[in-house]
Amino acid sequence: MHLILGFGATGGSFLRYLRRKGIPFLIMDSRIEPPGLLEFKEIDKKKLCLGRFDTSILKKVKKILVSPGIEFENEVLVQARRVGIEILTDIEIFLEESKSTKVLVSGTNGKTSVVSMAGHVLSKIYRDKKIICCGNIGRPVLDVLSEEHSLSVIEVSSFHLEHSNNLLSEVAVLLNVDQDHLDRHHSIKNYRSIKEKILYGCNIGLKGDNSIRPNTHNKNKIFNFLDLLDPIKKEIDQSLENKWPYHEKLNIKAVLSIVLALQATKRKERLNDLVKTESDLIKKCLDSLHSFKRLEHRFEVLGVRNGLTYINDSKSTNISSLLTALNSTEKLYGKNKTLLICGGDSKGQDFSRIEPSSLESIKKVFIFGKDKEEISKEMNKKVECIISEDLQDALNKSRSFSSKGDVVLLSPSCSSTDMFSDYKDRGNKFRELSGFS
Ligand code: UMA
Repeated sequence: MHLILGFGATGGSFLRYLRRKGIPFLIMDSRIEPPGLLEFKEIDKKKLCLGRFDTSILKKVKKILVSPGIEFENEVLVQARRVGIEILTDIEIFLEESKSTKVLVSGTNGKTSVVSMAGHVLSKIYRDKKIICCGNIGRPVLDVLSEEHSLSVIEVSSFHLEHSNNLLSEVAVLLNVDQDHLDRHHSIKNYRSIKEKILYGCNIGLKGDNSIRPNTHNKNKIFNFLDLLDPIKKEIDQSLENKWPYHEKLNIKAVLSIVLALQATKRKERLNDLVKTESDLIKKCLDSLHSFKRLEHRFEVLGVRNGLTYINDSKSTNISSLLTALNSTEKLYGKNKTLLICGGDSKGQDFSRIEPSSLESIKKVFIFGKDKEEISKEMNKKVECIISEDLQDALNKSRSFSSKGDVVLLSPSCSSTDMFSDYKDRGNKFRELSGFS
């Protein structure tokens, strides 16, 4: 008997997978009405263990299929490890069973953008291939397993990686690692080593930052993609002009390196050598970006109203994504122009580590949400902060301190769930309240 642990989107995909294979199953979720169940109203009640985690069920279980939202120290998993029951993630099963070429992408920030951009670019340059984007981006990987496609670009989160051990891929990308999800992973050291697991079983690894030093035997197959593209940096920057925010240019470089790495694997050539000989391919990729529609809620410039530019960066749920957004506003609009709206659930992040030099674009900060007092206590030492009741209040206050040419930036650096259903809900409210809906 297989146990499906967690019954949200991934749990539902586990069930469809087991049914296709005719494997008997049990389902466990701490929620009484887990969201995955809505679709499977016909399930025999005897197969369900809801509202609690119950280790006694393990007597009947051969394998556990674990959802990413389940904590690593969950009592059922702890007991399963003790008695030697195999624990698998959907990502591991997909990598093992899918015949497609696999590209894994992770990182604290930018992973969804890179996956969707890579999907767009690859489908433009390989028109005859079916390319699929899946994983944390939204579609659970097992739901695309039975579809015929030749290339899978898979977004993998630290939650997936924490539970996974067997991660074989053609190309794996780790964009960056910075503080996030410390409420679950406890320390940055632990979080970093979880993220670095993505590079263990790859044929070619790409990293966006030299602090990424995985302790693995295939180190000589791991490249810093910025160094890799250095010989053609000028051509790339010229082609991108000033149309893209700074961090999106880094994402584009990650995508170009993915394309080159796939080419190197196919041709069995050295990746470094290819960079100089593939200028036509690079040009095609850069051209294909003209038709790429940037994702919502990620440094999304909504427009200008009464002389103020409004930017929705609601997807910023950690400090490093906030700093990335501030870097972009400084480059695009200059110093002392940004009215920053931030706050929410800080997930245990340490705001004291923000350097004053990273805050030079800011005129004032308006902080709302669950951890507003703590965030303000730290930020106020470096920049003027004003506590706000909610998003509407923060927006009203920001306007009252604004002058023509300023920028109102929502980049919360926190999770949204204390006041909104998710970051999209928060971003949509911001759009509506600033008059752009
Ligand atoms: N939960 C319980 N009890 C349970 C099981 C889950 O309370 O028994 C809670 C979890 O703590 C979590 C929530 O339910 O807060 C959802 O957990 P889940 O494992 O059921 O999640 P799924 O619905 O399967 O969605 C997951 C990803 N969500 C998480 O990892 C929390 C989705 O990423 C992903 O799109 C989907 O699988 C398909 O792969 C979302 C996400 O927020 C976008 N990811 C985090 C992030 O990007 O920061 C990691």
